[in-house]
Amino acid sequence: MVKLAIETELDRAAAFAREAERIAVLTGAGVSAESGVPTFRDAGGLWEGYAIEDVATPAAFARDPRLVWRFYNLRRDNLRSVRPNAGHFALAELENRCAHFALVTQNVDGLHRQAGSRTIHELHGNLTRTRCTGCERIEDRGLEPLDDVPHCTHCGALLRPDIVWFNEMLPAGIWESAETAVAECDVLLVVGTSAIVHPAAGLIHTAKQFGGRVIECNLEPTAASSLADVVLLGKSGELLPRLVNKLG
Ligand code: BV8
Ligand code: ZN
Repeated sequence: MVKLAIETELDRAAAFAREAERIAVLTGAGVSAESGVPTFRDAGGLWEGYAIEDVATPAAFARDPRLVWRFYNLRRDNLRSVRPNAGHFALAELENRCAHFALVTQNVDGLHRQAGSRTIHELHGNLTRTRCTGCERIEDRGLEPLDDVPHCTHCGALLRPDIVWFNEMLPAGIWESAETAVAECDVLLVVGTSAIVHPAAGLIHTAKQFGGRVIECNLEPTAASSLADVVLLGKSGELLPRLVNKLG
């Protein structure tokens, strides 16, 4: 029986993961696509309706907080009917089987934690949290409906989403610990990211620089594919469970 190429690639990926003492994972919007969360750059993606500079930069928020909040409140509302998919659960299972594990995500949907992942570095923030532009208070508001333009109940100042916008620094402590985990890993599993946004995408180079193996899981080749030791082409919701099952 001719082995499907994907089966061979899954075997190679499983061999690297089985040997690994330390595993790091980097995820992007693609890991949540099968949960019904729109990605950014695919057809029908979030950036189709909006321009990044109009809704995901500090200047955009200063210019039109109502438009920015409409973009984020829409995504918060969408999240209420969204659940983790088999890919999220497979990554939570992988963590259970690996002594040293870190999951670094660009996603702001909180689905990895819902699926049971524990060691999570959220590089770009989270849709459930607001941050006050006055007193800097950060509050977890879950997915409750917020005002069109919400204000702080403590100091009255304008609230913003606790999200890292373009041209903003990533949260210092979180970036450092993510970078360290990737530098120390034996295997970096890169799932569902176009590898366009920095510095997150730079973590793939970091893994290679420090001698780690890179396994990529994506629907299609990306900017990172040339760096990958194994490229698993297909849906993460299908391929990740098969990869984890091969670990025995
Ligand atoms: C910073 C919050 C320092 C918003 C986000 C030129 C070159 C290089 C860099 C730059 C440059 N010009 C500017 C920069 C820096 C800039 C940047 O990287 N720009 C890019 C666009 C070139 N970066 C920044 O500004 C960062 N900060 O640099 O600080 C600094 C400080 C001060 C002054 C100057 C500099 C901040 C970046 C953070 C921005 N915020 N998110 C929000 O979410 O609302 S980034 C945004 O893109 C999301 O977080 C998202 O996660 C991220 C990356 O996108 P992906 O997750 O990869 O999603 P995408 O849709 O692109 O791809 C989906 C993939 O999934 C596809 O490959 C698809 O094939 C695959 N897929 C789909 N379905 C499936 C699947 N795979 C598997 N299974 C499936 N079923
Ligand atoms: Zn305040």
